[in-house]
Amino acid sequence: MSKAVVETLLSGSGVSEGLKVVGVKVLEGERISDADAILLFETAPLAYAGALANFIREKKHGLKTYFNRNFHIEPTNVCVFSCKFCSYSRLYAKREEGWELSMDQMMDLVRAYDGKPITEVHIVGGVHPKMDIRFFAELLKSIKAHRPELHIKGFTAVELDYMFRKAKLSRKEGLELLRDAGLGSLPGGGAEIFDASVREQICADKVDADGWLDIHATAHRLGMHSNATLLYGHIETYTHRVDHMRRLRELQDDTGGFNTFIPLKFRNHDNEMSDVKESTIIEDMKMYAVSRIYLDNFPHIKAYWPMLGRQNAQLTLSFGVNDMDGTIDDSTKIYSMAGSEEKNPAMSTQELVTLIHQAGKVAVERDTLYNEIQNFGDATQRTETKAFSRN
Ligand code: V47
Ligand code: SF4
Repeated sequence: MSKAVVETLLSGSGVSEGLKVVGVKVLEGERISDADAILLFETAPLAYAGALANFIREKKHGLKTYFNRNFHIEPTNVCVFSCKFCSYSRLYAKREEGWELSMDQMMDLVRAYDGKPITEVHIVGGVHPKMDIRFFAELLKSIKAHRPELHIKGFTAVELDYMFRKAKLSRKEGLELLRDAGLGSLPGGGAEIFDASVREQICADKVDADGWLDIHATAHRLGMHSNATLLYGHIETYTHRVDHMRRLRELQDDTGGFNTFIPLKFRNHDNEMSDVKESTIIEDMKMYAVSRIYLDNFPHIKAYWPMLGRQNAQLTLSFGVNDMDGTIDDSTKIYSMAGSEEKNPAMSTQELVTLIHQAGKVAVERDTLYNEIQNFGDATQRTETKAFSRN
């Protein structure tokens, strides 16, 4: 079906010769070059980029769209770093306005899910100087003692780099310590844009590209999987986006440890980059499509719906995306603070399944490592037929 769409587009006159060459590469399963990716970003009609991305998505996963049942713990929103795009960073000077959860408060959050079919906890937050590696190792051990089967995906490379340096541990030693305490995998945050000149302007003081990549490579070599992100739609160019994805593709060729690539749309509310306009929906869909086409060695492309909004996230499922993250039963605050439509990002499993069905896809619950837990079929098999109309 999607191959026929691509072939029709290739035989038409609305697509340039250069774009047709890229299309043939995609149909033949050949890797596209950096120049091809830039050509797609700069000149491809959205329908063309979408058809190519969808072709790859269906080749890899058919109509399956994955989601998981997870909740977030954000230990603190106080952060020693000063990323200009982040609504957390200003809180370091005004700590009284921020929150710092104690061990007991975090364990209460974990206990609140007792008896519920959650498979993952995602721990991520600001970088607080007093929350060190011993504190987090104790948290991991307590969670595992309470609920051994829960997968803990935790700590961006930014948080880890700070923790390890403070504890005077090598990256390998630090990761081994956390893994032995119960850490299962790393989320993809902190990558932003790898290019040094952009980093200098938007997040000058945190771990650089080489450090981020080295932490993920070290985790992969210790047998842990991780995700990767790219923060787009601010001051970066298409060349910066492709440079970022090239470094990820190269590392993935080497280690194979990445599960998912997650493009993160820059939101401009209440941060030091509020004067930068947000990207259009056309640009958002193109970002998802080109990443699906370029990152041929990444198994999954994820749309993080709390940031995009649920309807836009639903649309990405026709632009290469095959993963919708989780039900996120409690709230994560970093995006609502940054201006996402999702003020209280919680979605029940039924709502998420309906959203996927409405896009014509098959909903599959997965665990963090993409083992299938339950197949909810497509719209013809759904139990609830009422159209989902929130947001
Ligand atoms: O690195 C901060 C981003 C990231 C803003 O791995 C912003 O499964 C947009 O990486 N506009 C952290 N983005 C969150 C993250 C993540 C989220 C969900 C799932 C996974 C995963 C990872 O949030 C930061 C930064 O890039 N961020 N502020 C903002 N104003
Ligand atoms: Fe801190 Fe992360 Fe926000 Fe940067 S993006 S200020 S490291 S919480």
